Amino acid sequence: MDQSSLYANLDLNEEQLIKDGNHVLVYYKMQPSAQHYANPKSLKDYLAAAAHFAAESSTGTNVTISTTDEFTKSVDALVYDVDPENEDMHIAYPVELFDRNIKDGRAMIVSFLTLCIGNNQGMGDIAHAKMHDFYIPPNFLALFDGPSKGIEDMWRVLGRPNIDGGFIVGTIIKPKLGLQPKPFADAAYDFWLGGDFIKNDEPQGNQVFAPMKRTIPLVVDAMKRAQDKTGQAKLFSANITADDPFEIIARGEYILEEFGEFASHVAFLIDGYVGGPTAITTARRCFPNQYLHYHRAGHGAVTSPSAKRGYSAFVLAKMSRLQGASGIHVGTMSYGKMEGEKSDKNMAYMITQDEADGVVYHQKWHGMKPTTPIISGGMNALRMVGFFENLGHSNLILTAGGGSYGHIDGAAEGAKSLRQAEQCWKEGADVFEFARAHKQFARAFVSFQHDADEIFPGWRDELKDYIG
Ligand code: CAP
Ligand code: MG
Repeated sequence: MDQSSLYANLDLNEEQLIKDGNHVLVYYKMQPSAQHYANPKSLKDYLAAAAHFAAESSTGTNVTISTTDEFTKSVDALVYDVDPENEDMHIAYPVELFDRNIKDGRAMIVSFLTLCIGNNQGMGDIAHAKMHDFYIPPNFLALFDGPSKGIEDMWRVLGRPNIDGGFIVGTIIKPKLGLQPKPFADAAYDFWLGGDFIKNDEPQGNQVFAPMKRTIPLVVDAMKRAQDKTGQAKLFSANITADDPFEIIARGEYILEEFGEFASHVAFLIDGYVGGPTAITTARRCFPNQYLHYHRAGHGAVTSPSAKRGYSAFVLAKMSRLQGASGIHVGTMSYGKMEGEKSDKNMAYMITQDEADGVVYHQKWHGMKPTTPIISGGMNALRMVGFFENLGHSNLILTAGGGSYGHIDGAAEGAKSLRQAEQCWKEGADVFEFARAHKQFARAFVSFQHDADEIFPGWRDELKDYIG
């Protein structure tokens, strides 16, 4: 049944829709199913598929129903622009469609997902559809929590300026799993002698071989000893992810109690993709004084460029700022081990600036706190130089596991090599000249020889007297 007369209006003007501020606008790549539409690239068939998509994403179904009335028509989602050749589809969703809390009337990402990327992901007449950008109008934006803490709160603990406080050198306790409490805490202490920030790896929590209530006290002791030894504050991002919100709360309360006077040195890690919006918002609302670290493990199932359904990593990052993530992993923009492109830097700009251009929409954040880009995934000192050149700044958190614990001289030296990589970029120094004057950075060439050969060919001759 062609519902384009009901759920499409190509006369709608995007500029006017933005000016009026009554709609969430969403841009998808959508391909109609060739089994259902004789000519999916024709405007008629493409619009019919898009209209059905909009119906199922708002007020309709696959047939007309007797209960539709004038008001229900007023909250129909409307297709307002299509380009069948490029499979571009733009839909305007009336803000009234989205669910609100009964507690405080505020908005929720779960409703945005249920409608805009819900049943429409499994429709028989749609081959696939993927969200690549969305626009939130000011009146609706104001209903999202947004971040309560940001990188400036980390810089404050580290004793740095709260503007341009710079590069936070971090790691992830590796191996990913298997360390028992004492070796875990020893690994933390070793890194903290050179680095600033340690996170649990995304699956680390309360495993039977490392009960949280035995591990955390040892981590607190390691932090205190490392702070005393270095004279510098240290940070720990503790994973409190769980299915049960009450477990999340119990973990957070326990950890803060154990860290006591150093509770401000603790961030809370939530695996936000697998944990879902409830896990993120539980942490955001129950622990507003803690930096909320959004790990996105699993996101690749929908965000990977190879995935034609779901939504992009850019959309995930933008949603996380609305939800109140203080920081989110944004990938390594092609410099690390995970999928990514140099152009992914647009994610970092979208979540940190007060307004930025998205894939298709310019978004103003009207003062909503920024979300820190967290860089992770196969990074080491050698890869970081090019990374900074591409991004153009270093106001971010790096968590390099292999890049620290894989350094030939140990984690503290690995941390120092990462900090030196940022210095090398900042000074615009010749890499080999810089390496000759900075031992830990030079030893990163020996530690990561495959990368050194690929990124800095000739390093063996250039540094032969400096890498012993
Ligand atoms: C990195 C990491 C990160 C992923 C996350 C890992 O370890 O801890 O979780 O990189 O990817 O488990 O692989 P290494 P992303 O530093 O040792 O590679 O940040 O893209 O979500
Ligand atoms: Mg990890």
